[in-house]
Amino acid sequence: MHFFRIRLVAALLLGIIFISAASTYFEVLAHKHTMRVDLARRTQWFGAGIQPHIEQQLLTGADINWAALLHKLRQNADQPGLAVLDDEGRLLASVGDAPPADKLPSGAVQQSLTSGKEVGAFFRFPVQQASGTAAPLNKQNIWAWPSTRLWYEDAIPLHDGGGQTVGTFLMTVDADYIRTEAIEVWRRSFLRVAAIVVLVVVVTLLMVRWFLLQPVTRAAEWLRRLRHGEADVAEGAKEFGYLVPLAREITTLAENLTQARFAAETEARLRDQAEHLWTAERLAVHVRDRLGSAQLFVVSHREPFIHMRRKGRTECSVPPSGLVTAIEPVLQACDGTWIAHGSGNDDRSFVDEHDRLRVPPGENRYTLRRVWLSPEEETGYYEGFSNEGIWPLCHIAHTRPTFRASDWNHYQSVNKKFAEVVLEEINGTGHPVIFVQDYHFALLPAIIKNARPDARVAMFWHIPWPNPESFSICPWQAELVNGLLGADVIGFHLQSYCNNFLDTVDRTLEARTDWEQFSIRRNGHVSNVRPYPISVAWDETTETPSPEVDRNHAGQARGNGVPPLGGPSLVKKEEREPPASDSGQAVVPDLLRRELGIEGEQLLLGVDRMDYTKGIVERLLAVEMLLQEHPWYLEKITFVQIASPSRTGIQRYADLRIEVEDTVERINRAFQSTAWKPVVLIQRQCSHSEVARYYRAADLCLVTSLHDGMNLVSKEYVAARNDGDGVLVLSKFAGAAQELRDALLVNPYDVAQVKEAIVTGLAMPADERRVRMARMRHHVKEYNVYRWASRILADLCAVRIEDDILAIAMNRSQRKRA
Ligand code: ADQ
Repeated sequence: MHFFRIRLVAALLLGIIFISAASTYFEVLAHKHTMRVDLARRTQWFGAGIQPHIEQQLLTGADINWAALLHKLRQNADQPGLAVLDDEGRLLASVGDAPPADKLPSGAVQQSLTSGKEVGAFFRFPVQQASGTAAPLNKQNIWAWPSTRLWYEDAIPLHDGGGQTVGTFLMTVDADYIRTEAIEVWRRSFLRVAAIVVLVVVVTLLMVRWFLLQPVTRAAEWLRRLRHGEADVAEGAKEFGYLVPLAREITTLAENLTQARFAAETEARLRDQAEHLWTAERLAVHVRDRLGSAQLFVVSHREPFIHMRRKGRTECSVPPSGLVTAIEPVLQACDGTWIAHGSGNDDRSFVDEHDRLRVPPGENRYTLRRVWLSPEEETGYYEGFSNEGIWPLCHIAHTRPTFRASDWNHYQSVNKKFAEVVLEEINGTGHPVIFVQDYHFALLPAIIKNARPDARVAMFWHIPWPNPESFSICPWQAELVNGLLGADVIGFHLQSYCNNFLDTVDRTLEARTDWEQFSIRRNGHVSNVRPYPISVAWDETTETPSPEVDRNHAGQARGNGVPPLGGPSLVKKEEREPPASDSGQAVVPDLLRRELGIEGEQLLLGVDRMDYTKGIVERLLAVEMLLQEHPWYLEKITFVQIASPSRTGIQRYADLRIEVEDTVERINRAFQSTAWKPVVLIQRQCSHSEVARYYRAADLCLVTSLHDGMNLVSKEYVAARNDGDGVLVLSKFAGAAQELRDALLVNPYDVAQVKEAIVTGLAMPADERRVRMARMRHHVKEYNVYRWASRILADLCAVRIEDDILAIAMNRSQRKRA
């Protein structure tokens, strides 16, 4: 580094000196030229004034006393030396301090006599001879400085009355001040250059130190600590300062390194413990092995990357979704294709001519194929048929499904549009594996299978499947079921939904249902129906408690034993009566408190899309009842409800929003004090890390869905509680209730029961909380989303595409096309 600095300074010095010397040289040349021209002009002008007087004297023909005349014409000592020479260049007379007029080296007199014109010239003359009689100078002594001086002579021919040249009038001026001025310019320039050199060197050294050496040293130190596993990857970017592009690359490299190291450690630990925890890496290897040479295609309504333009800037974001977490590692591992609706307002700017782009941005691990929908299609297929029809049809939440023929037409045409895109993408690939997501694409499996019987198709239905009576409300139930039966594997969260589906098939279509194998045979094709309870990612890196969650476990020792699995707390009502602060529960971390203006000591949390199936109003009523019946909770608790706006174009959702806002306002008006508000409603989409902060800070998480296929919030809450604390109140009508038996299970319609569960949860002894949470965490860790994806894809890859069925189906589709 020292050598680098010396070289840098030397290069700067040489560069500046060279440029300055060159520019000064030309500046001096220009300056000298100007002064010479100026001097010549002044001398000529002076001579022009005198010449007529001299020629006047010549015309008189009398003997002229040249010395007296010249003395008279030269009025002061500052004027040029004057001399008169005859027509052969012999000196007749001279005045003034100047070199002898007949010994000058420039030859101006001779030239003027020959040409009959005025001639001016600069010349150098030895100082000691200036007023003497020395010989003319030769080339060497001209440059012998300072023994020579610079002079300017101007010779004007003198004419008699007949116009004959009879002599020369010579003016000699001391021009040495031009040289002195030039030297002065060089001196000034040297000082300026010296000042600039010092300044530039100092500034350069400081800049090198601040902007290069410091970030590089810090980054090197960070890399060293990272190598030793002491640093965090996220810290890295700020260590690089302005070297942002480099930081991005190195941070990605570091992330990959950390992930690879962590994966290797996890694998080693798992091998050591003979456990079978599913990780993203294991899922990737697992699926790649099973796929062999086949390619994987995923179809969903939501896309994994969305380009949104706001305030003149485009941002690419990942919508918070469990699906992206689960499917991404698989797609990345086998370079698959994800086909989804391009819903971002700047999505079109980032695709190629085939509407494809490589993602994740910068990593380019798999292909995203965007499908465009018109506003009419979105309204009819998405809002109308999917969310006003199928969604309320499948959820028992007492909102009437609406089925419109126009919506159904859009639903069919959009399913066909997606099917065409899928067929285009799988064209030329043998035995493609296609994983279709959710109720938006019920018709897709059959369309694909008819066109490509060699394709393996799985459909996962993310919401409940109701009983056959409920489902029969749908005027197009047969078409929907028929469409689904094109899939080789049909997945639901729970066994009960599988049962309902088989029942529905039995009553709707001509098909052979096998209740032993849980399969359906129709037109020679077999669909296997299986439960695959979805889950969340398990992040081993969050196993250690986060420092942000600075919790007060003072009352931990108050616990009185471990309760049995599930059901309400063992703690009796009398023991629960003291205010919540005695329970040893956490105090809301300061940061969140300041951010939200929370004054309560304990935090209750709800996180949902603003959806009528989530029981948000019911849980607000339970909080209201709690405050009415147990006033000691006033100013002690705060309920934060995070509700992301959802399906806002649908009237029922707009009504729900108003109902929630009104209820929150009513509760706050009734109970709030100057420094405390019982309910904080946050109506926006939060980032994953923001939601995780709330999860870690919440003493109690309320999931009170009226009906829910699974509910990921409950599992996210459990996964986020790396401190092992926290209480989950969970609706027994959420699929998650089948697995999280250590939650406080409630009927969300029974407001008093929900209120009681809150009281129980807030007063629950620390030991009990921790035992319950440990069990739930063990379950979520074991049955995580990677396991979910691996099971479905493994089952799908195991499907036998029998050759004879294949041949028949292919013949059929060829006949149809012909
Ligand atoms: P959803 O009905 O969307 O999913 P849920 O399973 O709870 O319900 O998932 C919601 C997701 O959105 C969670 O990951 C949650 O963190 C996130 N979320 C909610 N509000 C948010 C906010 N304000 N900001 C940021 N993120 C927020 C459907 C079914 C479920 C099923 C899933 C997965 O209805 O039953 O569990 O699919 O199959």
